[in-house]
Amino acid sequence: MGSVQLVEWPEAIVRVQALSDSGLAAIPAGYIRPQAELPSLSTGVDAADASIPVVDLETGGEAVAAVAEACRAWGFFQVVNHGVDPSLVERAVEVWREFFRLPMEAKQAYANSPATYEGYGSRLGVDKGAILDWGDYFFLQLLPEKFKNQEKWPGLPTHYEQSKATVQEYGDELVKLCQRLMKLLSLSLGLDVNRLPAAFGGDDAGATLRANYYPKCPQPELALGLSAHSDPGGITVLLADDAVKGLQIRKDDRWVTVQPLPGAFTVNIGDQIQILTNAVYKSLEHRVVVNAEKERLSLALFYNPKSDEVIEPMEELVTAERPAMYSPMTFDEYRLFVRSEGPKGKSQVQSLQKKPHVLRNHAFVHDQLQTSGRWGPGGEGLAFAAMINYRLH
Ligand SMILES: O=C(O)CCC(=O)C(=O)O
Repeated sequence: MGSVQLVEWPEAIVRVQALSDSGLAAIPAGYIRPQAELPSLSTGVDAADASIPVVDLETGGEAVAAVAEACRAWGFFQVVNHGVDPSLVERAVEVWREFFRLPMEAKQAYANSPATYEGYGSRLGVDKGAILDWGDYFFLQLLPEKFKNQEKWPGLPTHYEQSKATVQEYGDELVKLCQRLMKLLSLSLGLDVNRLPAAFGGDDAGATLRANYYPKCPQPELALGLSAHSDPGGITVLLADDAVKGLQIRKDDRWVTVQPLPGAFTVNIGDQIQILTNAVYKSLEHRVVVNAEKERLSLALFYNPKSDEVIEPMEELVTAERPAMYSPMTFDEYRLFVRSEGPKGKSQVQSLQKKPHVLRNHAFVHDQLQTSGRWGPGGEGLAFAAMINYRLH
């Protein structure tokens, strides 16, 4: 197997917005979920009932304790008093709304490919024949600077520079919030305040943004806006529309609908924090349901480890009773696997869990590729082959 490169989508891309705007009464077969995945807003427990934790970031030690409790019990919480200017949030949302309102031709100029995912997209994963999500998105790189390419960012025709500047300002503020949350997470684990930021590669940590756009769906009971998944990266800070529900999280095997508090951000921990904390904190599976009457927009900021930083359980959280549960792997390697597969519940992080035969196979693939020198610049071939091996066992 040579180095893996994800270059093309396996099928012609159809924009969900175009399908929705065409006024069709029934959704195409490719979007219909199997019975076991059928969504239902009505059977989801409301967030108010389920009390998704709220953390007030202005409460010092109380916030540390609240984060610890929320991460152990949920892996999800909302933050208030987070310091991000509400008028900036409003402006950022308006830029993305305007982008998705542009004529299709203008949006197509930003069409993405699976090589980096940057730009305007309508599918995640390159599995031919996979069931598709009822949603379009725009994905962009914010950090590290060297990967940022503003040419690939949307510029609105009426205020080109200003719209890009708003996206940048929103990204900067959310990154600052993530840096603050990483320190809080460290303290909540009883570690030095800078322990998790250092494990992420310090100033070289990465950040990306995905603006998710879920058009109206004529048969919302048959489709999902975003398949069940856990986030592959570090932490996610989500701005969800407080007027249109859609996010559901899987708690104790039930789907719970999140009702965002106005002005709050929803924070969740991703697979890299699960690995670093040796599963003291776990990433939670979540998905998005869609709606016949209303479109929905959300902005997800993903804060990730430096791409070539080796991520493995932190030694402070590894004991004789609780040995390291995951093999070391860089975020680049993990991300390539996830980008090939698309959202697949929690199966991806679970596939990293150590089992004696898996480790043997990993070592075997590693040796094979090392001796033949066949892997890509980021070790992609190695990761991909090794991960496929994991999945087969
Ligand atoms: O749209 C949402 O509410 C959730 C989005 C999400 O889970 C994601 O972008 O990974």
